[in-house]
Amino acid sequence: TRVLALTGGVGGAKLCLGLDRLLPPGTLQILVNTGDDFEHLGLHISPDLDTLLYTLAGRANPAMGWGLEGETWNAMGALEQLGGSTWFRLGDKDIATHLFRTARLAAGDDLAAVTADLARRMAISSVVHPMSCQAVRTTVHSDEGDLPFQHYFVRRRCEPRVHGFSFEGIEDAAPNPAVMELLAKNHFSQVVVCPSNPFVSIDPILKLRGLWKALRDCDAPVVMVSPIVAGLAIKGPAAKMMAELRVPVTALGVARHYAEHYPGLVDYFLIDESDATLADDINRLGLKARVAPTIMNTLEQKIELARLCLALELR
Ligand code: FO1
Ligand code: CA
Repeated sequence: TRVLALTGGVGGAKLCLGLDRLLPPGTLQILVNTGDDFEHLGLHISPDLDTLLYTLAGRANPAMGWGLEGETWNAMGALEQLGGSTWFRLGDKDIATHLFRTARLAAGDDLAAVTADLARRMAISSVVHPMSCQAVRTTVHSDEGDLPFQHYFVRRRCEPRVHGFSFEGIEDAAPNPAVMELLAKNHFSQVVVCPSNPFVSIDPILKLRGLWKALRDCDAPVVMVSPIVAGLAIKGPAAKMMAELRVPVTALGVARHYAEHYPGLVDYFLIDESDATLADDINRLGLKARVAPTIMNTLEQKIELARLCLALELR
């Protein structure tokens, strides 16, 4: 098995952890959204890459859903005393990651090389790829105007009503060349789209030039896990965004989004047991609906869902 997973933040990282622990070392490659990235306090922050790296390294902070476990906040406290900007909280240990990344980028290394080194230093055996080495920056169009993603998400706590998204730089950004080459060579036996936010985690990846068609046209089946379960997002603003975009807040609404924008891409659409009644409507969209327990609280549940994603083609 050679698996490519697409992921954004926390929900996606959970399934990636299951895949990482299930598969032999080196057989999982992960393509990660970088539309959430931004420059802050002079540092290059890549929240989704960091969430994934920390999760796979077993060092993620489970309570916060971002950052490192056992974190301290001395730098933020000192910065606050200086009257510096502290709305985006960088933990003392987390800052080391951003310093490392920022310095290496300034020295001329690209984001893929820096990410590979971070993964190696954290003893991660899966291959972690940024979706692009060029800047793609998600802008949220809202009733408070156009907001850079982290301003919408962290500073404004996802409160503004959204009416669309754009991804600055996406036309000029090259999709990760290593992944494009592997897709062209039909390297992967399976593609898994993790349960991440369709609009701000997966869309930016799929909208990179040539990427979604390369995924559609490779021989590997594409399995997607619904990020919406029983009308709710497990984590994050996906459900709120769907409601504001007037998309039905269901797994069917998610399936329709992908069927409309990326026809022929998704082969299997895995929904939770609680949404079993949506299966027929999803099948009518041309996606093969499959039903399973998709809630991932324990490591065992993450590994079990990973196993199921890889077994779908056999059933
Ligand atoms: N999320 C927050 O809600 N508040 C924060 O202060 C915050 C800081 C932060 C620092 C580094 C990092 O990599 C992520 C951080 N996040 C924070 C998480 C975050 O940016 C979002 O969860 C993602 O962008 C959404 O996927
Ligand atoms: Ca295909």
